[in-house]
Amino acid sequence: MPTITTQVAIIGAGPSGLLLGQLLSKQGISNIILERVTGEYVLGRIRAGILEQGFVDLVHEAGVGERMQREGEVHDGFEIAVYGQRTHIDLKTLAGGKTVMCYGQTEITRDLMEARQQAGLQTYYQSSDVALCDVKSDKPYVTFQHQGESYRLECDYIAGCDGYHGVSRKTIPEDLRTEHERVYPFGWLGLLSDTPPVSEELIYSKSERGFALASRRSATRSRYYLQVPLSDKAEDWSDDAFWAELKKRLPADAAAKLVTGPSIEKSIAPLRSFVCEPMQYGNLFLVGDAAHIVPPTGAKGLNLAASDVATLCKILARVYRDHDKACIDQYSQIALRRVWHGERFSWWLSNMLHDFGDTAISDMDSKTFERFMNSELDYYLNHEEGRKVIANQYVGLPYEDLQ
Ligand code: RFL
Ligand code: PHB
Repeated sequence: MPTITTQVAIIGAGPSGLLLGQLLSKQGISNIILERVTGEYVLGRIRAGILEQGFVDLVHEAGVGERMQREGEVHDGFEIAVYGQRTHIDLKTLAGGKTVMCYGQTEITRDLMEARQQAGLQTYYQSSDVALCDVKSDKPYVTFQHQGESYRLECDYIAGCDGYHGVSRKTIPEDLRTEHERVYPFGWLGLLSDTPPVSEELIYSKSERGFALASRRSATRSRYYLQVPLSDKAEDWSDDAFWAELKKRLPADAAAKLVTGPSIEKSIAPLRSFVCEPMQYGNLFLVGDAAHIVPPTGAKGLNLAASDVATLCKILARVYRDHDKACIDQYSQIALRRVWHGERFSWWLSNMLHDFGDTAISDMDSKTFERFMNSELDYYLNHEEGRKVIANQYVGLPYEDLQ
């Protein structure tokens, strides 16, 4: 069996794994990525669109920010519409000058993949049977199959960047991890189209027919979402049906500007809040969706992945530079504090903006829950301190330093 050696084995070539790999390499820390599918397949997943400043800064630090800087859109604000009434959340004013960047996950992933290839860093795409071994010991290793051959990858540390369905989290013995989960009784049907977006800023819209989001990728490419029952299938939604429903859920003046056209992509994502604690076990670190999932309502998923990456990079830099191995114990606590803030914000915004139908929430019926949520929205949207709370969390809480 061929044996390969590196300092950090990274499982998964999603944005977490690729960003981590790039940042580690900048610090002279060697790494190899194992990815289950092809690069094209990874790029085919249409996901996040909104990046916090912390994420943007990391991409620049990794030396991969040039196209993002040129093609990404800086958004100073966004809107929340409730039953047709629009409220502008002026991020720049409310969050001390901070803004967000609108640039697709597909694009950032492509930029990171290209930079990795140019730097000659190794990625084994289409790796199967990935197994993490001896992660509690000083000599962890990973075994995998690639193009019909079995490999052994020896390393100092393993970064589990393999998403919610990956193998890394399951490597932590069940009795040593706690998983917190809430599954929402609906999903988001997303549609991508080469049509001019309905608005320059995002509109999160609560309507009597359920939630809708108007997002974008550029002046000529739109991304829209509709809350749908979990029983719906994307293929049962024609483009015409999607546009008709979206029109009914957006505020009337925005709907009047809606330009429709053929979809490029349509898919349904279930909504889930999930956290695995701890995020470290021996020399294994969980990063991004491998450890936590948020409903997309607050645009936090990828951004939480980035703060995990930032924390892990600081730790590994200190391990290799200062030979301070003890600092790895700080990872879980630092990462989880920020993760829980993002989880709470995404859960709260999701509760306020979606229609829960007949699903009872905790100990009350859905109609009572809705009254509470509408009152909460009324308070937060109509008071500056409320809008400030939303704005500060939307742009992202600061990253925490190591002790
Ligand atoms: P990923 O992207 O899931 O990548 C994990 C990679 O690991 C590979 N893998 C394996 N590789 C080797 N061996 C195995 N056994 C493996 N098992 C899996 C997979 O093939 C994959 O390539 O996780 P990562 O890198 O942590 O990135 C997380 C983000 O993708 C995710 O948090 C965001 O997309 C969430 N999200 C959003 N986040 C934001 O910050 N802002 C947004 O605006 C936003 N919008 C969204 C979103 C997610 C959405 N969906 C579909 C869930 C909108 C949507 C609709
Ligand atoms: C997106 O553009 O895909 C997007 C934007 C904001 C969200 C979720 C998704 O909250």
